[in-house]
Amino acid sequence: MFDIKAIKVELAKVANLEQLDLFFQTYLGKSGSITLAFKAMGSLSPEEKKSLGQELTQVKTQVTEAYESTQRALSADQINAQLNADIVDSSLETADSEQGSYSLLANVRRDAEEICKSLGFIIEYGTEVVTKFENFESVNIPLTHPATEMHDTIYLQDKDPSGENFILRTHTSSMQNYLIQKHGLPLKAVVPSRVYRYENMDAHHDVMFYQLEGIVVDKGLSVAHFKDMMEKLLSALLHKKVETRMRPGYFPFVEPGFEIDARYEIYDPATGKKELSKWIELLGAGMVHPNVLKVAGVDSDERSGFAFGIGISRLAAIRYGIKDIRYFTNGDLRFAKSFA
Ligand code: FA5
Repeated sequence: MFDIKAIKVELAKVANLEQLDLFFQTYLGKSGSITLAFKAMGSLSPEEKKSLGQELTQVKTQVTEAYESTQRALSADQINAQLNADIVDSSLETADSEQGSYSLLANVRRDAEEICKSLGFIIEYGTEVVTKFENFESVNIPLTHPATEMHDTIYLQDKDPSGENFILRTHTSSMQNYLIQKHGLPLKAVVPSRVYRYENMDAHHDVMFYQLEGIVVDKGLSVAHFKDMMEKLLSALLHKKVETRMRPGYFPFVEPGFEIDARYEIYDPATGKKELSKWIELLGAGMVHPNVLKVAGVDSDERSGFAFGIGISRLAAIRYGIKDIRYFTNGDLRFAKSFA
């Protein structure tokens, strides 16, 4: 019937996995001769079935075992051949490659994150693509409000479920509601992230820039808490003792709103004297507007909070004495290397 010896001789001649597959198809596959022999037993008498069935089972077991052991050996051979071909010659000289470093802006942002963490803030980044609702309406800016034009918005083609085009967030304040809803109260969080505005670039304005948004919501927070915290935070961020002053400022998502200016001691090498710098406008801020708390489901009679938004490039420019913020992102290696 089946000559096991001859089958094994045939198997011994198999030299690779492709030939082994052919062997499998010939004997053990769906239309293989051993499989077909089993199928052909249907027409036999019960006695014949029993004796032939036992014989065939023995044949199948032996052929399968021989096939499997050949398969193991050939697979190992193939893996070893691949490993030998892949050998890396570690004695070869490598091409010269320069060590990279973080950009100045990334360093200032990472430093700001560490400082905020040490002051107990949660860090969140959020998404750069947001709905118009998140960017404007959730922070008390109706879509018809001129403030939507204050931020020259970059629109995307894709639409959100309400049929409005998605946009690139124009400020990190778009995260205020998300943060309250995600983390609950009391909340103390910062968002050190990228924002986009379609505006003319100059020494103080870029199209993509980083803001550091902060929001604190709890019971009984007042402007006095806010001013104290801002002075501590700004001194830490600028690595010098900072004095602040608050002027009225308008942002629809805060009431009252403030522009915060800072000044600090500088050393004048010409006179050898220390003197106070001019007041520098650093950030927008204010007490979180009751409407913003309402959208987040917070009772504004029970809770209050403050929020602020600082331009990180402005921080970096002050810290390192850089006159034009476009240096941070224009890829000029001479600039990058001088701070590496
Ligand atoms: C805002 O974006 C408010 N969301 C800030 C805020 C947060 C107010 C929370 C109240 C409460 P403003 O548009 O002024 O405000 O931007 C804040 C800071 O981002 C500015 O002070 C400036 O440092 C920086 N900034 C604004 N536009 C640019 C730009 N085009 N390039 C670089 N930095 C910019």
